[in-house]
Amino acid sequence: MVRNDFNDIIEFFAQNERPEIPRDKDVLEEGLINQFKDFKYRFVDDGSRIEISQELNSDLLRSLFNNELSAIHIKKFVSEEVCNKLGGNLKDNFTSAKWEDTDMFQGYGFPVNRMFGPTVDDSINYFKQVIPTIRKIRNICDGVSPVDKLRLELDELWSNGCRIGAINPFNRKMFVGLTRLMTPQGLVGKATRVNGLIHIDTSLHTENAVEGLFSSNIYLDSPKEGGELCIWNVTKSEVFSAEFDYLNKLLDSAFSKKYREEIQEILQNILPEPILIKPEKGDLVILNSGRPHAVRGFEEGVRISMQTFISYGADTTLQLFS
Ligand SMILES: O=C(O)CCC(=O)C(=O)O
Ligand SMILES: [Fe+2]
Repeated sequence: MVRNDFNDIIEFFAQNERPEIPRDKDVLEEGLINQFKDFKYRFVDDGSRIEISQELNSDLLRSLFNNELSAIHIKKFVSEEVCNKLGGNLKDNFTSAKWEDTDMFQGYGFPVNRMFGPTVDDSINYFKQVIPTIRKIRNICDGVSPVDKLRLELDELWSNGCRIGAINPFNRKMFVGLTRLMTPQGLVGKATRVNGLIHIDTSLHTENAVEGLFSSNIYLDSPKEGGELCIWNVTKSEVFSAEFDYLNKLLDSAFSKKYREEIQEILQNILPEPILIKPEKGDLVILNSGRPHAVRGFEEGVRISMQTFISYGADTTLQLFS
């Protein structure tokens, strides 16, 4: 049932303090940059692979979730017709609004970090748009939308099933199918304009992980050249290591307002060679979002992707959210 009042959210925000960004973040980041002078270590590739397939199947999902694969790439998951309908609609309604300090122009839907505020209205507006946006996307497609298809296939392939998640203090259904657009003009930074912004979307991938956060992207449009998704195959051991501690701190500051270029350059230097995925229109890629990854820049064309997280845990239903 869709509740129309938001008293649970209002109450939650009144009772819980929003975490503040530490005031000395600049000093901490300067320290990280200085530390690089003495850092001789280079991380090694852990040997995991990506697999390309013409269809999604349960073996691929199992290998991805148990960390044998760092990503799966399904060719032509969505028809050209649906890509053109949705991508065309987005281009026709292009507003130049971007998410701060990112490469991405806003398309359909609000990202999950909006759910956490900072203001109570951000959170309410996140939940208000959930059902209307999911249905708007479906209507534009005139049938099953790309993220609907993903949910159906995951549910029919995975024995514990798949559903739209409600992983939040309010037990409210979350959004799926965050659609965003990249253009050459919207790329940020200097070196990052070419190499992309290395980041993780959850904690760093650790050996023997029995749960994880995966990110799915369905590409509605893709530039002819560039726009590759790079994945760095590093696995943190369960025991503390100073090197991984350093990597973690750098990744925490991956989108630093003041030192983004410096921190990204260090990351490029200490990580092994990345694996490259070149997605084409209609393709689906699911990656382990605890592995450092970045989207490379491009000089012509647009890149439109529909992103949804997949939360995986042993013996539980897969939960989707954006
Ligand atoms: O657009 C892509 O290929 C990947 C974007 C990304 O960072 C993610 O899905 O977590
Ligand atoms: Fe990501």
